[in-house]
Amino acid sequence: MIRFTTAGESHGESLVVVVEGIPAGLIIDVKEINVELARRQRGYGRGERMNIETDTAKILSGMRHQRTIGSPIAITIANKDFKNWTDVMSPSSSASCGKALLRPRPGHADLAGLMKYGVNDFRDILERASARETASRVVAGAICKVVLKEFGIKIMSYTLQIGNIKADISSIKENKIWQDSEKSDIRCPDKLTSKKMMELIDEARTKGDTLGGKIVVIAKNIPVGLGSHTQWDLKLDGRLAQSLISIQAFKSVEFGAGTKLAELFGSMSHDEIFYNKTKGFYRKTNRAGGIEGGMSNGESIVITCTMKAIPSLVNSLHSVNLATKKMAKAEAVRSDVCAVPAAGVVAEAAVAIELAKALTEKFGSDCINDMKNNVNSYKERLKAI
Ligand code: EPS
Repeated sequence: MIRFTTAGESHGESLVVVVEGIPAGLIIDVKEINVELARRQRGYGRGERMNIETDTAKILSGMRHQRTIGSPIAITIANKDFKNWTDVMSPSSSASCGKALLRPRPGHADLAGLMKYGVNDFRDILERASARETASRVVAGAICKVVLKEFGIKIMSYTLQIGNIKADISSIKENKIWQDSEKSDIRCPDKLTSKKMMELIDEARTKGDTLGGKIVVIAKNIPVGLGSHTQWDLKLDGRLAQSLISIQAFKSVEFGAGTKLAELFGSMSHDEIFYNKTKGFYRKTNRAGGIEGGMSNGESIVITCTMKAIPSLVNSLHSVNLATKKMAKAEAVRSDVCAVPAAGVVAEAAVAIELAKALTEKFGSDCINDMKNNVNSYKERLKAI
């Protein structure tokens, strides 16, 4: 079974990720992981921290000569910024140093975390709550993308909305959507809207404010039958939703037509089934977003995610000083103005991890060649239906 865990504080020495259950015999070039890390660092609206870091994966275990060997893959990503935080973030020195953070940011983990864990300085909370943790998830996702690529499965994303500016992609061909969003600073394929989105980010920056938005993730070439209808926690949509909604600042996850389905009659809500000899069973619409009854139905999986505006504002919101209990402005902590473009890359990773998990559950995960044989015989069986 594929599973992974992450460790590491935002300004600690290093981020850590351990990924288990990756089949043996898979060739992974560390460059492929680093490409994903670089994609996560990009994007109009990112803050100062991204100028300091060049996130790079260091593989410590689970591979020999670029080949997976079936054992846990441990990877670290060094925090270059740690050199500026060695005293504040020292895990071993007993001397306490640095000013305690006592004015919690509304919308962040600061206050609930401080109360729950009984700490006196919410730096103990924010260091782990920080979206820097998503670099570890991108590493796990990059490894899972390599697994999926062996089976022709591809995952992509683009920025749909920043603040109230929404892209119109209806006239853009599918291939162009991916090419142009990769070229765009804001990861949006609609050029005119991209410009407006960037202007809005500039406006937010000038005001000391932040912005959220929406991203779309699409996974293509998915075999029928990943996930299962037989138990609540096996349903693919439920599992994808958990993986995505746990991304920092994500507030909603919609499959296919999503919340729009509330407005529609049943006759307009579903995807009618067709058949021809070359395609087999297929649909002309994809309102379900590629999942029915908790199982992939062979169509592309399409997910729209909403990210709220980042809760670290330069022009900070009202809060309370925990020492005096008097009203105070929240701590103004260095942050991004808008991380929606980067969030698309993180969402791709979250989707890749769940799809690779579901794929290995169905087809085995010890040896990549056994998996391929299992997929081929499954496809043969489906052809006979
Ligand atoms: C981030 C690293 C963080 C933030 C941001 C994303 O670095 P620092 O706190 O040193 O500036 O820039 O984190 C947040 C938005 C947040 O709310 O924690 C990263 O690597 O993506």
